[in-house]
Amino acid sequence: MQNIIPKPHTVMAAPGVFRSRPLTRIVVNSADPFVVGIARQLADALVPVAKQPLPVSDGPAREGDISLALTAHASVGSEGYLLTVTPTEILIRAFAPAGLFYGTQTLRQLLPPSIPGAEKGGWEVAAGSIHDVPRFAYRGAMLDVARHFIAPRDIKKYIDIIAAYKLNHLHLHLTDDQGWRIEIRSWDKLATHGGSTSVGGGAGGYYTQAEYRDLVEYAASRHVTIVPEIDMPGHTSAVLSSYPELNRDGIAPALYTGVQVGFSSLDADKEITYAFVEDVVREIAALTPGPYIHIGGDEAQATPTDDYVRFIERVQGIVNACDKQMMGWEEIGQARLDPSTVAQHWNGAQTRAVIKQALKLVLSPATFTYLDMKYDAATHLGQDWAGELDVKKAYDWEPTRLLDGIYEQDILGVEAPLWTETISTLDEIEYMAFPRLLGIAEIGWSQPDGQNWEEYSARLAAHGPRLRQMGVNFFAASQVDWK
Ligand code: IFG
Repeated sequence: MQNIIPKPHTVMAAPGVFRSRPLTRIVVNSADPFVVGIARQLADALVPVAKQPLPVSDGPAREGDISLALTAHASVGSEGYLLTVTPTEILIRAFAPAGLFYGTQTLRQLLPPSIPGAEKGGWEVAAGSIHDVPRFAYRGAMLDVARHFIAPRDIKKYIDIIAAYKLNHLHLHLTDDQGWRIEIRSWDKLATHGGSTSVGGGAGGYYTQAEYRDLVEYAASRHVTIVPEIDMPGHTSAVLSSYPELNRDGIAPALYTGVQVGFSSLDADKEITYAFVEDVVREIAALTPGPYIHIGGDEAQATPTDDYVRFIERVQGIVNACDKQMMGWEEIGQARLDPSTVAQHWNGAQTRAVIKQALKLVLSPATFTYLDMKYDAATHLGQDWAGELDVKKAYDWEPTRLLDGIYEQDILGVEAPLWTETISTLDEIEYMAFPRLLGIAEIGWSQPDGQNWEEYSARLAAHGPRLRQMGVNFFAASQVDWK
């Protein structure tokens, strides 16, 4: 029970071992399709160990079964769980389905990633008990699908991996200067024209609303909430190139395929701009069961400050009118914000303004969480404007010591963005994201007391085989003594 990532709240070893039986089943005491789905996912995940999908049954449990039960006290919260292993049973108890899901992710880590041999062999788990609850509610990863389009199947694999490490939000940066990646029926050229290329001028792509719904459902089945971002008023070249009437001079610029930022802006003075925003937000809200719509707001150097403030305040009203909470990069702190609005810290430019408004913060400090930063000078991908980010540095930071004036209760959680100016394949995404994202997942989930790089890197070393078994092209940094 010593190599789990994220580190559980309380682990107690006990004498003895649970040994699987030929008739070991997964017993689940609920007909809730979500809960049965969790049991089925566990059965699938254990095939490399059990050599067969364990049967899922509604019980009653007998000796040698794995049981999932929604019988824990509310004090474990919606994501906490209790996992006990004795020689006769494995029991995961939670108060809500997400807690059961996270208990099964931990159980997977109590078993080897696979057991060699094709025969249906036995497997065993050391006895003990785990009581686990997350520190922060928002534990996220972001994929920039705008600079380079990322296919739905690759997004789904990313979801599988981040969910295995208990991250629960995937922020999709759906639009930027170089690409608009989501079908909007009332403004169809956004995707068909605005999504037709990418950084470097290569092929583009976009998600139809059906494909996007499928992604949202897939994520939900792994207890990952999708946070869609429509970046505005800056980072909007793809929009302006799609509709002349949205441009101040009525002329649509050519599609942009470079990597500059801060030069484009919607026109805050035109009423059609707000009709556009209303239509887009309405269609995105209808595709978003989650509470947040991210409206970007970063690097709006081409928008005069008072235009920017007026724009952000008006867009906030549009988002709230769709019963969604607005999220935005910290520059939105210049505007008067609703208490439900969440600001995302990335470079510190406007954090003071955000703190003054006592908003909840998601922390994505570029120096510790931007996964497009090079590991070191030898990294052939990525950028280094926020400094190099090696595996240790991505782990060795503490959210409450990041910025003075920010305390535990101000922090909704953490998120690790991966910008794709220099990244265009799943292999490259995995190389930059893993293993650094595991350390950030631990910062989001685990208690900070006892945080220690030597102790963590020994646990991380044991995840090399696990990442390999998941087919993850991770960077085997020499800082870690990989197993
Ligand atoms: N900053 C920009 C991103 C991206 C990034 C690359 C934010 C909020 C630099 N904005 O980070 O669009 O270009 O590291």
